[in-house]
Amino acid sequence: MVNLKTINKKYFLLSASLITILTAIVLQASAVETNASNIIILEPKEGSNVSADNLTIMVEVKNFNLTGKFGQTNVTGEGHIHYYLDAVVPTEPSKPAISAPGTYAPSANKTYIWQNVTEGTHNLSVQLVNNDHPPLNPPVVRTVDITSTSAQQNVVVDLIAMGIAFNKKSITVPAGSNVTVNFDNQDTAIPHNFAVYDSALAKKTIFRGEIVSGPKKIVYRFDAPQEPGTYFFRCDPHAPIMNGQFIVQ
Ligand SMILES: [Cu+2]
Repeated sequence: MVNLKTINKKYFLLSASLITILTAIVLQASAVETNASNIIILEPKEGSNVSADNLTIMVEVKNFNLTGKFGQTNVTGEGHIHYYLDAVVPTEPSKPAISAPGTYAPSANKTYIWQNVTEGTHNLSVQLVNNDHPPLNPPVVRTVDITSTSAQQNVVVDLIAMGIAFNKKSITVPAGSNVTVNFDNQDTAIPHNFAVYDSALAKKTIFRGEIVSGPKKIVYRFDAPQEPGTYFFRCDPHAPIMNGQFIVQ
């Protein structure tokens, strides 16, 4: 019995030693991993919808000093970020990691804003590069695919028709905005509406609201033209006296 206990103890000690060694190896491996230069895209998230007017990309950088020494001598462990929009990210060693003009931007900041990005799907990439712009070895690149949608503004217009007149001679809205017209026809038994045309000649209809007899309230909704300019609004049944400027800016 005593002998068996001794053997068990020996095996226990051997197992304990093995576990210690294995743990040390694992710790060493993870230490190597955490020492590597890395970049992570914080925003936008993969597959997300973002506003075309404000396409901000935010990153986190690990084990790498961001410097503004663009084009200067290569120093291991320091450099900057190349931001890419819809570019095949260049990763060839020793060559500046640049893509077509307008599709990349060098920066030492962890935030970059792409402006005037069209609606639709895009990919945003980032790469850590040396001071003189070539990729690290091995290259450190991250990419997210996103969908960009225009940030449509909402505008509300309160419009009253009373005494066969509008309470407004001019209405101004942002280009492409979603317009809500709270229309209040206060003229008993008189039909009015709100309609927008390209000009007083009314050759092209932008929006034509339903004609309603007062007293009645109705809500009209439509999209303002994308093209800024001075358009024309009117009440169709009383066009010569009920009209005004519809200004898109
Ligand atoms: Cu009218």
